[in-house]
Amino acid sequence: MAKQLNIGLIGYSFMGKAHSNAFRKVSMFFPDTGVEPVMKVICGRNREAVSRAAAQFGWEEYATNWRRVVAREDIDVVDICSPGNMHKPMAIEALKAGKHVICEKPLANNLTEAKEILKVANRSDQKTMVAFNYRRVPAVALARQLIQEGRIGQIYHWRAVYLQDWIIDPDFPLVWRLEKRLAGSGPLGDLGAHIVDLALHLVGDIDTIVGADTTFIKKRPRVESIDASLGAKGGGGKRIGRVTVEDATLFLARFKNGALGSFEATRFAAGRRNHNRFEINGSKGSIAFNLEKMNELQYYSREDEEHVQGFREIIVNEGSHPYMSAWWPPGHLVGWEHTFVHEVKDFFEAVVSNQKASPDFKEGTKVQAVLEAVGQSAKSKRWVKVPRA
Ligand code: SOE
Repeated sequence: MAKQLNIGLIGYSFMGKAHSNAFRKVSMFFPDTGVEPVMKVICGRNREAVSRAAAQFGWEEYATNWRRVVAREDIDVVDICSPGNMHKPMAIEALKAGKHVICEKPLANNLTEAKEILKVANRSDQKTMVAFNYRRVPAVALARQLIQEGRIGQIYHWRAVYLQDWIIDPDFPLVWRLEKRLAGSGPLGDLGAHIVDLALHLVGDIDTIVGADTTFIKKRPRVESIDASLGAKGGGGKRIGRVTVEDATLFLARFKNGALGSFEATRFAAGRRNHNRFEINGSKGSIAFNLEKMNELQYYSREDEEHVQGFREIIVNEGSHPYMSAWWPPGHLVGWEHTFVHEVKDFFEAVVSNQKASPDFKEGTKVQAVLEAVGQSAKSKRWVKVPRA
């Protein structure tokens, strides 16, 4: 008999919707996790908007006070999809109330906050997970499998970019993601965090970093007339405010295993809407992934006979590929939202088997330590050792 877990979700916009969809779908496609989620309550500050979201996404109830939700006896899992400045108080209260906690990325707005969260998590028996969903793209999971099978050999290079362009218009308003006190950082924490997590997952720990960042548009119209959400076009008023995060960041890394890495995260790459791409080169071969073609993985093996050597394009859609047996017959593709379903499935399995979920808050803090080093290096213009998480 599947165990019922009552879910309380905080946040109802972009990520709140993506996570809601995952809770709705998970049992239909992965009936054997051992968990039957009950979409108990969704929480947000705006009563009208959250009540609409509750009805649309399929939640039993809505609430406007997150502290009450987190304290509710009948809630087993708290899922945090709020802006970064609220992660720390919400995660800590949820852990103290004995809940399992899923938290959107990055875990916190800086390393100090992440460590404070981790300290409380370390005292809890409950499961934690940071929602780095790109690990759960089947092609990325296959990339990890190929590395673990030894097909890439010793890794020499990691090369990753995460490019978007949604704030390239100088009139785009000063949404929360452009304010340090709310978001912690710009594309470094929003996009860079994803590729740092993938690098740690696929290549290994990072030792030292050197980085540079910049803010191209320093002032923007304040948000006056619309909900400050991603994708908002227009909506800026006459009042002008200061952008307090970077617009673009670049960094190099030396991994502890000797690999050399490069990373780039920007919101100013015209034409690149959500271009998350990496390549790994090793002694035996290479792999390359591009989210815009997320069902494909490029693989090159130096062990192929010379006359057939070349990158092959694996359509990651066979039943033997990670996560794929649960979905459609081979060749019937999956999309971005499926990664969140996989995330929830893996989380439930961790709860039922009493194993650590991954990436847990410890791993989330390690990502945060790398982000911290990038920020320090961009300021000091020097190589910086990644602090201990
Ligand atoms: C906005 O830049 C954003 O939604 C990120 O916050 C997500 O993590 C990423 O998956 C897509 O872009």
